[in-house]
Amino acid sequence: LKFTKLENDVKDIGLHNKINLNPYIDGAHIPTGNKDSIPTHDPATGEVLCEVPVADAAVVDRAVQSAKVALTGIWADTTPAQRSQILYRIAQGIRANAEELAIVESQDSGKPLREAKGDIETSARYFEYYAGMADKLQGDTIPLGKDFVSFTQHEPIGVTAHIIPWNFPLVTTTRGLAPALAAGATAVVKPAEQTPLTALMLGPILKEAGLPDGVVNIVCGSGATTGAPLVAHPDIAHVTFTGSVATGINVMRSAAEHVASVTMELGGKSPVVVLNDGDQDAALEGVMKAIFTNAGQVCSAGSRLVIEQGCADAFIAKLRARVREMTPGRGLDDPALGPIVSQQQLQKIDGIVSASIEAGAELLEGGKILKPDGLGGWFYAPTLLKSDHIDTPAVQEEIFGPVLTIQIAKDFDHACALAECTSFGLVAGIYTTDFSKAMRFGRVVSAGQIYINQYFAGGVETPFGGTKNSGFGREKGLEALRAYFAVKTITAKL
Ligand code: TXE
Repeated sequence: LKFTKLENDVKDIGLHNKINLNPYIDGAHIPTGNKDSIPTHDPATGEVLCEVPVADAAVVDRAVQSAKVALTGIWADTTPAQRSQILYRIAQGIRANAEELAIVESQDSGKPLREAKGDIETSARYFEYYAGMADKLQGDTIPLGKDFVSFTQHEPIGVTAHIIPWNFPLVTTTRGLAPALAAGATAVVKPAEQTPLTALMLGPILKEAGLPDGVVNIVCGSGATTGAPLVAHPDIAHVTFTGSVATGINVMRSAAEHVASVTMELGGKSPVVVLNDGDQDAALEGVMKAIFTNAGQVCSAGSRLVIEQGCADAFIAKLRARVREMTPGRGLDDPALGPIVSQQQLQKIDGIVSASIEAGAELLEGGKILKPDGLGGWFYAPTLLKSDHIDTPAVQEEIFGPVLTIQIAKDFDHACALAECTSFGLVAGIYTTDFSKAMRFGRVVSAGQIYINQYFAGGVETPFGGTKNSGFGREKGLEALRAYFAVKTITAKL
């Protein structure tokens, strides 16, 4: 796929579509009025795909104002049933453009094409799922005795800001937008500077689906130029953030200044526990998928294998063989392992792996930067580290790369203790045929998600979020809607 320059920051992506790279505000792509831009790269080759104009604080303000007008205007004038119809049409629009979206997502983020296709389908599913909820957000009547009438109603929270990471660009965008719109809120989206293209492609799809102008606005730029003024804007009522712990803390501080609520989906260091009695073949597939999906650049990646010692040797031998078979390649060629999103992220991965080896971790496979033939981009070898110490960087720090840290557990109780040994609490997985152990694991390990006998179990329907440093608030499922409405109680003395 070749990106060719047309005029006014519009790129021809060589299929049926063109991408207008300007911010999408009030139903149209508008020039930013400044000369600043940020390049987005093909991570497989390192080449610049295009330069995306930066929305500065003035442009961000325009986007927020547009969402504010739509909130109490045209979006408030639509009935919940009409909103439901619009959300269904957005789902259809995403599916109708699935091929282009998947190709652009794969090229912009580096992820294998099959995964990008899955992401686009998930994005459509979000709109479909929440379309069904738009007309079901009803309140309660509260009994206060014969002299009172009291009831609650769900009102849209207001203008919402969505700060998007680069690992699941369209999925994270739609995961927040669909429930926000179902609840009657309006939105300003700030895609990650590394991967803004599919979010920009969403603008015209929303328009064609009949979403009124101003309900969703999309502004691109870095955290400093665009994300920070958006979060700090006094008219933002809620911030949905997915990203690093450090940035999340900054975002919370800024939102607190004007008492905006926040949903924080931060990182993870999630364990996959494999017990002696577990189905070893299923566990092997599960562990491979848990760590090598999107080259490990997944918040819920199973980045620690906690394995009971009785099955450890045989399992690790099979795992090593599987890892050696993996070939890296360009996302569009659908390789076993795609590239890392940026040079900076590649260096971060290599730095934590080196620090872990220095701290005593044993390198079993990989552990180096790769340069596949003909590709000048950013690749990291699929890596297995074994660590007997819980304070090793590779046990404690989110690497966000294709690096699995192996910890051996003496028995079930030790496995539970190792599962809990980090400051994160996003996911904990377990492979066992012992129902009681599975259930006890689910009880004692603190994590937002427990996956039993299938890693990444669940879908758009299952609530998702963190405990501890992995954040708070829930995305997906019915729970996600709570962030986007406020409960108003109306009570009358008769
Ligand atoms: O994240 P940031 P980065 C983790 C992962 C990765 C690390 C760093 O470990 O290696 O974070 O990645 C925007 N106000 N995750 O630097 O900074 C930024 O522009 C408002 C885990 O990319 O958190 C981008 O859109 N916004 C994760 C988004 O925040 C700001 C997914 C995320 O960037 C901002 C990604 C500011 N002050 C990385 N500063 C997950 N939980 O899935 C930055 N941003």
